[in-house]
Amino acid sequence: MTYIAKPRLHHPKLPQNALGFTRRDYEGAVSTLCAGCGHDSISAAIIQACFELALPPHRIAKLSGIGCSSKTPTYFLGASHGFNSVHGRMPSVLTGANLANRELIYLGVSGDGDSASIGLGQFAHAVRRGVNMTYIVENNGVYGLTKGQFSATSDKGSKNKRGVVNTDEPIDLVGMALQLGATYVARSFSGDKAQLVPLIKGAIHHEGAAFIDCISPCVAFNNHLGSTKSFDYVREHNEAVNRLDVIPEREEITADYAPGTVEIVQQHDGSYLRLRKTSTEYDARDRIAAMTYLQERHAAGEIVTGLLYVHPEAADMHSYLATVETPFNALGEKELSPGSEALERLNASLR
Ligand SMILES: Cc1ncc(C[n+]2csc(CCOP(=O)(O)OP(=O)(O)O)c2C)c(N)n1
Ligand code: SF4
Ligand SMILES: [Mg+2]
Repeated sequence: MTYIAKPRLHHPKLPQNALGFTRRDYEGAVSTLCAGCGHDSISAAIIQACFELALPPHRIAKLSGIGCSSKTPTYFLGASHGFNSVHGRMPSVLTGANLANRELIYLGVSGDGDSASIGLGQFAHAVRRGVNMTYIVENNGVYGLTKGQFSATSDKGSKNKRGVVNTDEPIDLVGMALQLGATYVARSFSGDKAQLVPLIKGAIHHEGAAFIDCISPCVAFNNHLGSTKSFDYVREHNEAVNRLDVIPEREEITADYAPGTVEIVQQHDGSYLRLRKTSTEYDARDRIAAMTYLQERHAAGEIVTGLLYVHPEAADMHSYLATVETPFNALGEKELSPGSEALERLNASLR
């Protein structure tokens, strides 16, 4: 069995959103991933974000490739459109779907193997074309589904479960997304739902190529000492440059803490987390400064999280290509097949 359906029963007093839906209406099948897998937390964050935004589930299209991460769309948004494509091919399928129907909300879910290895070219071209999408990479630094080989995002010098050291340079998908012209770029951590949910909401609201690299520890193959994608490592090296509130309409922004503060949090196990909540010097609208900052902090061993770059006046692929507004499935035969004279005119214009 590849999925288990959830019972539809729920508490009658569950909170409802503006559409009258509860959080349960955005769920999918019961997850079959390993207990504790970071990917399940990302699914929960997607469910929460879509619930809070009161999105009609039938207006969302979720697409993925192959991998544990790419299996996750089965576990959320059970009433939405879904397409589980071939390994590394999600971006081109999403691009095609988006060209055919720009009215849906596109959610691409992928893994570090899916997007940084076999699908690197696909990732690059979807981003540089400005496809209007929320593209989430559930980044665990391994091929989880095929039992824990190093992926292209594994840090040089990090160790696998058997103690073997990775000698290859990592691909930083955030750096690539910035360089390729993504207009909304974020990094987060599956263990930080308070940060991740607003980042997803902001990405969904963003009209253009929105990319979120979400570090998502693989508890089966990459959560040991020596890994730089383990829960402990990411918690210890996480530097959140900002926290995001998403305000769909004209609500007031509320902040948890003053900018520039450092908070020390003691966990149940007695350990401490250092949370530098907001860096006042960081300007998320400066693409070049963001690239420099990320490189510097990476060299210092820190993982920078938050909304790293946003272009407030972003445009998307449809505006570049001046495509027709109406989805293809709503066009009539006359528009779809305008006849030989129209073809002749088009050919003549190209001669
Ligand atoms: C064309 C092709 N090549 C190789 C594979 C084998 N394969 C399946 S999943 C996977 C890697 C998945 O890694 P990632 O995208 O990081 O997902 P994770 O399981 O870590 O979430 C590979 C190599 C495949 N399914 N198809
Ligand atoms: S193998 Fe790793 S990535 Fe796959 S479900 Fe298990 S913990 Fe998650
Ligand atoms: Mg992976």
